[in-house]
Amino acid sequence: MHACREIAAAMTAPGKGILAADESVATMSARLKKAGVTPTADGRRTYREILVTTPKLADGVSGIIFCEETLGQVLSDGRPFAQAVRELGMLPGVKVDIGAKPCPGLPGETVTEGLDGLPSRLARYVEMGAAFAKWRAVFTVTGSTPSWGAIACNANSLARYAAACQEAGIVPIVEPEVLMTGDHSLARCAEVTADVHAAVRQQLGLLHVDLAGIVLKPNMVIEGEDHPSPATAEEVAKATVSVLRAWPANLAGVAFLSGGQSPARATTNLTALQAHRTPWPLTFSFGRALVSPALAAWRGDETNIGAAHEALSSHLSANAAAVRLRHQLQPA
Ligand code: 5MM
Repeated sequence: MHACREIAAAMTAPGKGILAADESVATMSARLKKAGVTPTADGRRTYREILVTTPKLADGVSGIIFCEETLGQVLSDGRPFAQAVRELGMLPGVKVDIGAKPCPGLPGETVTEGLDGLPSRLARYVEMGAAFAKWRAVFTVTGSTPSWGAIACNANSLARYAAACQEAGIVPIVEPEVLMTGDHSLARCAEVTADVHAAVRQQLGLLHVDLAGIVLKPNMVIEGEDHPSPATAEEVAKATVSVLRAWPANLAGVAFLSGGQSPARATTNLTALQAHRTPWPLTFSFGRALVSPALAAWRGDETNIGAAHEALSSHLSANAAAVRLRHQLQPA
């Protein structure tokens, strides 16, 4: 248990965030195809190698989340990804859920699956070098969803996953994501996010999950992507922190997902969040907001690798600068 606390503290270390490079095979293949890259296992491997070998990545990244496929792959120099990431000064992690599947009894809603056989998979991932894991539950906002049933099922699964991780000595990233899909207001996102977090907290408590040994990966509280008027960064930050305040002070840290925000907006919102005094660090665990510009720069062309590194570095520096701001605004 102590080990989990130390790893979680390292994952949320001052001035650093977590890189989410854990797209499933299907999602990654679709994104590669869109960028003009043939979506083979080696194409996905090459793309992840480009991300991992970005110069000075560890200056702003504490850990990298991979999917199971990448964890089992090697860099061109033959080193397994987990080993290379550790040697570069970061922690490797792995997404262990198998995705959001239709939830029986709740038409149109999903429950994230992957609990079957999880303890033995976790033992294998630890052997492969993983220091942390990730599980993502997703909630769609409509007039009638998420239902209490979907909230309860997903909260229970997140807690069972988190408890299994801590028993295996691996830190769980707990990711309840209220999606930006739809035209809902920021206030409605706040209400749903608060309900989801309350259920997750309750289930984590029932399964004796040590909050000092988890990293919470929530959405920012923000209006739906089809809402007519975007909230300001200050409005997003204020609403987000007011929902998060229900979490106890011993939570190791909060690392936000970007959720489909543009890279610039995600960074601006992350910056605004740092002005709020909180008992836990507020950092990033962005996927698309960090890696999309790198993929767009690379497009499968070896001569563009430098440009891809440049794209990731510049977005990473902006987000790392945002989280470093916390220490200037709130000296210890
Ligand atoms: C990188 O994307 C992850 C999931 O991919 P799949 O849907 O293919 O499984 C995702 O969990 C990601 O880690 C988070 O949603 C954060 O990514 P964004 O892009 O929202 O910051």
